[in-house]
Amino acid sequence: MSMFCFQCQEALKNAGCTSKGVCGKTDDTANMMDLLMHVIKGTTFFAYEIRKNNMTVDDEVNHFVMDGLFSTITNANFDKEAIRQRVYRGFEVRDRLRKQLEKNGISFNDEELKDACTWTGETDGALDMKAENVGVLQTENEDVRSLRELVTYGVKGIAAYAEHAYNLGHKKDEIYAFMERALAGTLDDSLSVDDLVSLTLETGKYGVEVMALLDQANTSRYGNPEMTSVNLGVRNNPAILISGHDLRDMEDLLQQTEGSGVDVYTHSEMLPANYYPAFKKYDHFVGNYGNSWWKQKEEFESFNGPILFTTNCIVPPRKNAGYKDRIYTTGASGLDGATHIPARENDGMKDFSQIIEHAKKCDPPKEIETGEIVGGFAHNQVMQLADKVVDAVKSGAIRKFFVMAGCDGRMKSRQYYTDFAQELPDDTVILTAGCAKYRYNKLGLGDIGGIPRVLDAGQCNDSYSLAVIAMKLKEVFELNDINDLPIEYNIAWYEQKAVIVLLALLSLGVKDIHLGPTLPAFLSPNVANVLVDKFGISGIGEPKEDVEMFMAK
Ligand code: SF4
Ligand code: SF3
Repeated sequence: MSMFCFQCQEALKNAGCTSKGVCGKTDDTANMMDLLMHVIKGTTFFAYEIRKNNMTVDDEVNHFVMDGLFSTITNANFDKEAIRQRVYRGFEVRDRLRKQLEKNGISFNDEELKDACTWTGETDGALDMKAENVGVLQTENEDVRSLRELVTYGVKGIAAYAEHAYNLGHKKDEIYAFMERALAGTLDDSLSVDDLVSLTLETGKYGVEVMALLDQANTSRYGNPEMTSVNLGVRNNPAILISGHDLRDMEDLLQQTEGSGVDVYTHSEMLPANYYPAFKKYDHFVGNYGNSWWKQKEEFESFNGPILFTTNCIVPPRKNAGYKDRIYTTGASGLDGATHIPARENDGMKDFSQIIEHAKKCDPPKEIETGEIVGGFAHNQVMQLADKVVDAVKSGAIRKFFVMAGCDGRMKSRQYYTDFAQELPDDTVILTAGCAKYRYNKLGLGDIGGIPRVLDAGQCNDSYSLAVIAMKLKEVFELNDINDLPIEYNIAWYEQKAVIVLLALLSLGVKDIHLGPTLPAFLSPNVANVLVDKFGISGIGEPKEDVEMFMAK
């Protein structure tokens, strides 16, 4: 075993990747990420101590923690050296916090501190050696390990969303304080299994908070998403494809490409950018190109122009891929060999001129599909249709809603979600968010009295919108329990943002969620039982039988 990682749904044999990631992560990059997590946890230990002593943790620390966590999310960063630089920076940030405490008379004995709080390496070689000897398996008890990782992955999801909000100038210290306390908690041997279960549930509560913060950040700057037909075809200009989740990068790119003769298309999780009024106004913003993240190897070849990754999901290109030199990364994302666009300074714009010049030399994209898809059903838009929706439910025209938010993935077993959507009776509506939608958003499932049968709220973080819609419907129908609504939950997960979406739904009291295509490898049998007993979580079966089971409820 040269590495160990089990943080995503595609963990090898649903147990863990041990020599190379199914995602394409090499063992030495995976180990360097373990070392980064180690140093981040040490940093959060001191940050938490600072807060306990009523002192302030500064922005640099919060941002280091956020960005570092984000860079370890599945498919965000494949650049080992970029991760290594974060480790070196972590030593500085962590040790500065310790000094801050010592200056205020709070000192620690090295022997009493965890290795994560003290270990420092001065050379790349020392870091490489250490990286092989830290990580998940250091926690021997499998239930404690499972809960620590569940909290850690939830916090990674929080960090990703907090970073997007941060980039839009929306900061919330309570969220940073929680991330630090929670991660410090994963180093604390005195926490019992029950304590860790409580910490897991609290993680979900902050998941709701951070998604609300990001919703506020996005909608206050770009307007409320509105019902939109998104073009899937192409025009005859050179173009840039933008992928990932960061809307601030989208804004900067649209502004800088305006009048340049270069078009902009969204890819994968950036599709929902098409729904925002502030972006729709640009004539050179053409629409969406391609499908879910895992199809990029084929689709990037035919796109012909440069591709900008603002976040996950990157699939490392094959050695001889023709589009390799057209990939750019920015923010927490990274890829060995790709050009990385540096961070913005003093809240100014990022400089995308290099990508724009590159695009001008490229052929226009090759058309791979035509037509349109409809989306933009975030909470504000759905509430504007509320009367229609409520009438349709009361008249029986809509019998049930199915929340099918989450992630997509490359495994064949995900055909389940396409089949499930097709098996659903005509009087049902799918509520979706995240890239899970690509399994059924082009099926042409029709509408019910003008309400499309697939309502796409947006990116995975817009699962928050689905929760807001559920809570509003609960009010309208004067119900006491969110679980009494005619809404079923059949969620697809892949990476750690889906973990926080799941924990957020649990914290809102949603029960009986079905999770697939497999339950997480990091859930030990005992921890899985807690989730089953407390929340009625279960897996998936066959599409037809599952539809029958849900409809009979
Ligand atoms: Fe394996 Fe997923 Fe970890 Fe990649 S992120 S190494 S696929 S468990
Ligand atoms: Fe997808 Fe990677 Fe999770 Fe934001 S783009 S949902 S998997």
